[in-house]
Amino acid sequence: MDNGKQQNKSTPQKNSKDEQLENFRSNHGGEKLTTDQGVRVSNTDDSLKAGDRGPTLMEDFHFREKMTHFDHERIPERVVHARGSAAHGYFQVYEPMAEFTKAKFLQDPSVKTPVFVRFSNVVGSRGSADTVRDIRGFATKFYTEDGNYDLVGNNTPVFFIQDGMKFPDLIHAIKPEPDNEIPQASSAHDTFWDFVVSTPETAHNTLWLLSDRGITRSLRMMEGFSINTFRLINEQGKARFVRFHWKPKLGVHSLVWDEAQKLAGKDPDYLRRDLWDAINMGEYPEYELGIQLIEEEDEFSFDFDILDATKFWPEEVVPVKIIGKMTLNKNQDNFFAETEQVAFHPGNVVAGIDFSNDPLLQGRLFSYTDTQLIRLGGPNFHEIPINRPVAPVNNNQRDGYHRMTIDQGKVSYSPNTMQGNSPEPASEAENGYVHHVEKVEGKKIRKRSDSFKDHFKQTTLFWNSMSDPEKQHIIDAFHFEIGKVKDKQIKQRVVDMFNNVDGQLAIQIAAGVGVDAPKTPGGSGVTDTSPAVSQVGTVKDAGTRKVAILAENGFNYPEVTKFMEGVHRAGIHTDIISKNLGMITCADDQQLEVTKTFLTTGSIMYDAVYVTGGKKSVENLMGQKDALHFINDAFKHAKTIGATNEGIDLLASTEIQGVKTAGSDNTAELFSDKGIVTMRNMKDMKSFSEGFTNAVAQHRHWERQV
Ligand code: HDE
Repeated sequence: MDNGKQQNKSTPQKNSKDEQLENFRSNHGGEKLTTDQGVRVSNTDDSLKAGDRGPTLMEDFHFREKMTHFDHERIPERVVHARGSAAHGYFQVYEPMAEFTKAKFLQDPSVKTPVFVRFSNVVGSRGSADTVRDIRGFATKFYTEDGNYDLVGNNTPVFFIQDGMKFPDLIHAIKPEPDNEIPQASSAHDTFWDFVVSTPETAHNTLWLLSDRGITRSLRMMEGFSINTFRLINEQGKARFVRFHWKPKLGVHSLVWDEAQKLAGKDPDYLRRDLWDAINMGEYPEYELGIQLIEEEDEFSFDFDILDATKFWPEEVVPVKIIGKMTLNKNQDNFFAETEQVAFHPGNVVAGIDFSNDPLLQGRLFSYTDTQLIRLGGPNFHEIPINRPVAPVNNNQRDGYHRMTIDQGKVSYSPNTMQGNSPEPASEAENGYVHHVEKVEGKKIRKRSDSFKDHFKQTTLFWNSMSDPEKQHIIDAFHFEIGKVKDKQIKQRVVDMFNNVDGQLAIQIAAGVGVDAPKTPGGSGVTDTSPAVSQVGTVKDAGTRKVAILAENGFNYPEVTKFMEGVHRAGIHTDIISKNLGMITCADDQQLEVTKTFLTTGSIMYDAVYVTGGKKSVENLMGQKDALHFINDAFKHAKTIGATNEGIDLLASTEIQGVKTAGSDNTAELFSDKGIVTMRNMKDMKSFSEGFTNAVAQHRHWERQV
């Protein structure tokens, strides 16, 4: 990838977390090979044998050790969110938040709090493809001076269920079916939809899953939400309910389904690679942290329960206050040591942040440590470098598997006199964590609150807020998912269930899946919208986007170089795509290096395509089915397609036929309509590049329709 824009390649500044990790890093470069005991090894290719054709000997300690370590080098993958990618960075608050919270890392704008963020898919196994339809995890560990704070969220503001008790059922239903372990990383199967239709509270999150949010374009272009309700507590002990948001500076953008499926085959690591490459190129992903606050006295002022995780707090009703920014500026050194071993827990809070009685959150508070105990093999996983706080750790917890600390002395109990009662509890004034005092009373009862019983009103609000293309994508997603369900009764029940959300939605679902439309079109009666949940109004920026330039021998050199100069200025990356790797030569012998071929890439891996002029180049491309397919796919996926001079003729040989590709006089003027940008003139390549860049910034041109 080539980009003329000046890159921010400065080495990330050292912070105390980085210095701490430094003590554990080793690249072993220039060293002699040793055993785990530090004994130098003279041969690591042949086992020790009785005769050169004889059996291997037990006493071959190097063989035994190498093999034993290998046999044990896997740990259980996460039971959910197994597939993930992560990065280091830092967080800075914009202004002191003392009015709302005493959390120290939210006070001083000059303080850079180190963070480690792990993005993940929920359903698939560790090796599953990145671009499948799924909810995405967005987990952030803040290494604050007061200890670790974990904000463990998802990319939708609502969840499938209301009570932690149902989580194992949900996950069993959505994971591959247990008899044949099919399908991998997909909700498009009977058990998931059986659970959905039997559990109406799933309606809302299911609609988000089937929306464009379920197929993100990039982890850099994805929102994050705490979903659960927490509390912020200030120095005076005043508490407010809070929900957290991460808002990506690049806006929220998605793939289209056909593209997502093809990417799963052509580049299963698409999202992971995108994040890794961006950070390596110095294009550091940035996300602003937002908070929604509700005063305790307003707890019951809404037409939904603010503790219900299947509801979002509409931004138009409870505004999001932007309070700081996170920048991801360093890739992990080692996937296993960092990304696989990092252990998040929504129960890791610091003074100033507290829990609410959200029953889903309460369930989570038990599960995460429990899961780490088996995954990371014992109670000392907080000592693994990536999990270590930068704040000092002092307590009487002792021993257990893989204990690293050498605890000195005789005292491991409290109170004690032998060590002056240390380590001793800190007072609130010394920032000892004091749980928010809340009066709780009630009968011991296994029951869901009546205020949690409406499952459709907000689902309708979400549906109403979608633009027409977004609605169409949801209907298409239903047709795909329910089209894969075998049980006809379940299909029918899906239609009946979503008839509670919107009659037209139900009718359209039914039309594609071979079951009856509802007898009476229904709905929940909600007519409002929440524009913030649609992606239509999101940030439009061409920066960091990727453009494929199609060219062959005989291409027009000045044209393509001027194009590249123009788009690189806007922060766009370009690749030259041709039949073969190597150099291609233009009419007057200047050359360009081909970066990818039609075999090694596809337009699914780019945000836009540009066909440069040059008679011979275009004639050559015209004869290549792969080149035409490249453009056809980009067209189908609503991407920007640009062409200059003879390049425009290539468009006429594709499925773009029938769509206008040039101005009426077919002359020099820049033409730009529905994401097709052309110009039959080289004099003003600058204005062509600008027109092209503007079209790329739109992300997709749905008016062309997929
Ligand atoms: Fe999780 N979740 N979860 N979850 N979750 C896990 O913990 C669980 C929920 C989320 O990158 C597990 O360490 C229960 C909501 C993320 O390592 C496990 C319930 C949200 C990650 C677990 C929920 C999440 C996890 C598996 C219902 C969004 C990946 C491995 C009460 C707010 C973190 C692990 C990472 C991981 C339990 C619901 C987000 C099994 C019981 C809601 C991002 O403990």
